Amino acid sequence: MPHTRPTITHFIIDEQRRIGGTGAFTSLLADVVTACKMIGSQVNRGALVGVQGIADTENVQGEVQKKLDVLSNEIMLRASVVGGHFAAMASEEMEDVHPIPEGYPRGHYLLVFDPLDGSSNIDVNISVGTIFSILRCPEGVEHPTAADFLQPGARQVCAGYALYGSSTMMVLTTGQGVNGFTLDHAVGEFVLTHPNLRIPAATDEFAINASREPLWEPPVRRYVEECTAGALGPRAKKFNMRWVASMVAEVHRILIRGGVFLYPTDSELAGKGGKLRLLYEGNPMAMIVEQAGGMASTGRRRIMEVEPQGLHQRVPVILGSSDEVRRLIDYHREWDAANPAAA
Ligand code: P6P
Repeated sequence: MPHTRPTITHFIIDEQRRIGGTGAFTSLLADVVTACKMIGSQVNRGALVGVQGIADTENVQGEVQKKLDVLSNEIMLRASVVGGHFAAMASEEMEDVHPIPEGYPRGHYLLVFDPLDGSSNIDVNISVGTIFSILRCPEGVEHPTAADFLQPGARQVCAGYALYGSSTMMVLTTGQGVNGFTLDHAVGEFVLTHPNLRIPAATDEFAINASREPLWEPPVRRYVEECTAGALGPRAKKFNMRWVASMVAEVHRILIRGGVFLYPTDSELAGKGGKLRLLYEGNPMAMIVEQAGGMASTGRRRIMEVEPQGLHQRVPVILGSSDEVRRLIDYHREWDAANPAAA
């Protein structure tokens, strides 16, 4: 009975009523949802509208920006300014905080986002997504600076992503579990299709960029070797491997059928803190995964407890099915204890 499914807006209104919110949160999320619909439309039309390929700019990470990276960032900024619910925004595509322009009302929330995660996959038509995290603006701060965004992930009030894949979906948590919504193009609305998503504790599927094997720390190498040893190895079961190079797609697969995703630190990344960014990849995905019963760790500590030192700080990420993340944490602890100088 598709017409009985609540739209994402009605779902958020019900959530708002349940937690006794003021309605500002509902309106703020509606702005983010609209931006994701617009980004999805551009992504889905791709080459037809000439938005594939690279822009002639680099982002703060020194990465060549895709035209859709820049366009998606602009869409999110524009959709989030008018509503007057944010005090400032930050994104992977901008070096510093984006203030609310003069003449627009400022709200009590901070939005930090990756407008198009996995954008290296755009031109080859592999799923990409938008990741967002919402924080409270510190009391009394009129003009937030980067320092006001440097809050541990445990303080997020909302986290979510849009996945532009075989269907366009949004997955959302406000701390009351995780729910998935599918865009009904005929209606132009996201409708609830995956209520109360839960990640199975056990899995036989892991995701890691295996080309980095020579760089891995021993606990990661031990874990992967035991998985690939299969039924005759110490795990006594066969494992499968996936690597999409699009974190949103990997996390979504894990939410639907379990699994563990690893982008750990290694001998090349150690100096940078990792590959993935804490504020707009690690933290929002960690909140979603934990709210769905999974775990999200750097290998040595809970991602959502890391105290951010910078807007674009990187972090090692190991997340997904709790049995596997716990095992990886144990392997890191054992190795650190045996090699105190290296840890
Ligand atoms: P690699 C995309 O660029 C991203 O930030 C994540 O979405 C993805 O999991 C990872 O990097 C892919 O990294 O080294 O495989 O290109």
